[in-house]
This record gives sequence, C-alpha cells and structure tokens, in this order.
Amino acid sequence: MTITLALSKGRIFEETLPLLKAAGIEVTEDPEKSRKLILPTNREDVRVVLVRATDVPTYVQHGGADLGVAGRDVLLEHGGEQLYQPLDLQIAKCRMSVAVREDFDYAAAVRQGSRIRVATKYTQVARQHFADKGVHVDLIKLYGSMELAPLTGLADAIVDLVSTGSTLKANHLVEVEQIMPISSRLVVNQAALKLKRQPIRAIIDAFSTAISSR
Ligand code: PRT
Ligand code: MG
Repeated sequence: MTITLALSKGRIFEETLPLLKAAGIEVTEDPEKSRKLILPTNREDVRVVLVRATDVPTYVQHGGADLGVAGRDVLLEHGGEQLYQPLDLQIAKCRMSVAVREDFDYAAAVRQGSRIRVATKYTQVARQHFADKGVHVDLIKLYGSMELAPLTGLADAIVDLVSTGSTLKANHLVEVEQIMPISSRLVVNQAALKLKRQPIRAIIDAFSTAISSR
C-alpha cells in the first residue's frame, strides 16, 4: 500500500520536511534541482507529489493523493469541507489582511459608506469579511500580484497575505485590517483514511508529536 503526499514547492515543502523527518520519512530528491513531479522517499511505501499550492485540496479530495499540506487561505477558497483536517501544522504562517495605498483614507471610506473596489485572489474570504462589517465592496478577482491593483487604479484596496510586510512597504501600501491568521494544515482523503488507516495514523501522530514538542 503506497501512501502519496501532495506538497507544493517552496515554503510548504521546506517547512514540511522536518515534520516528515520526525515521522521517519526523508525525501531523497531536491525539488529545486529535479524536474520530477513525483519524488521518492527513503520509505518504499511513501512518495511525494509536487502540485501547485491551490491544487493540493483537489488532489487530496479526489484521491490523487492520500494526504497533503495546504494553507488555510487555500482551504477556505477551495471549500475543503470534504477533507479531513486533523492538524494545524503551524507552518508557512502569515495573516490575511486588507491593504490600501498610503494616501487612501480607508477609515473615511468605510465611515462614509462608499463602495470600495477590492482586488483579491481570495474572493470568498473577502466577501464574507466585508459582509460581516457591513462594508459595500466590488470584488475584482485576480490570480497574482495583487499589490499592483491599487497602484494602477484598478482597485482601492486589496485582500492579500502578509508575512514580513516588506512587499506592501516596497509598493507604498499599508495594512489597514487583519482578517485572520493563516497557517498550513494537514488534509487527508476520507477513503484513504479508512483503507490505509494504520500508516496514515502513524504519520498524523508523528506530526502531532513533532508540532507539540517545538
Ligand atoms: O507562488 P505560486 O504562485 O507558485 O503559488 P502560491 O503563492 O500559491 O504558493 P506559495 O508557496 O507562495 O504559498 C503557499 C502558502 O504559503 C500560501 O497558501 C500561504 O498559506 C502560505 N504563505 C505564508 C504565504 C506567505 N506566507 C506569503 N508571504 N503565501 C504567500 N505569501 C506572499 C503574499 O501573497 C505576498 O505577495 O508573500 C508576499 C508577502 O510577503 P511579505 O513577507 O513581503 O509580507
Ligand atoms: Mg507565492
């Protein structure tokens, strides 16, 4: 019985490695050097598949992978209801925030009840956030470089992930509201959990122990 784990390259891959190690799993090829999309591990029964961060829930939901690691941001947009989410891995941490140009008076716009044009990749979270606040928004869906939208006049505000804040700063944007903290979660295919219970449980337990001993 092979266990397939879906990861995205970059921070999620890097930050999942120590947890895998704690579970006795070592990826034996470097994704930054290899062109392979399926990476072997030291364990004959475990392999890693590399997918786009936003595709991780899809792979796991439809059984293309048994388990995976995905950001809370990605899971909220995907609607990860059908996925078993046993663990917050406390990795790839950041926050989802509202940001505007330095010269845009967000508080005044909200107070006056103006319609605010908001560009974001996270339309579900943004719609809910502004609805809860009773702020009228026109959402503009983008797939990347949200920071550019207020600078070009495409939007008044953005909803994006912020970690150090240096991307906002470099583009003369300021964070005006924090919507929620973000970290990555372990997601598991429901059927795989039944069929491959023992090896999957072993991975969940090892991850869990590694997280709480950090
Ligand atoms: O980059 P690519 O288009 O391939 O895909 P992706 O952006 O979906 O993947 P990746 O690896 O960049 O992000 C995977 C997950 O990491 C996200 O789903 C988040 O849960 C988490 N994460 C943690 C972040 C950040 N921190 C982060 N800082 N994802 C993105 N960013 C971006 C942010 O969007 C902004 O452009 O980094 C920029 C801000 O960083 P600071 O440090 O300048 O504030
Ligand atoms: Mg990215």
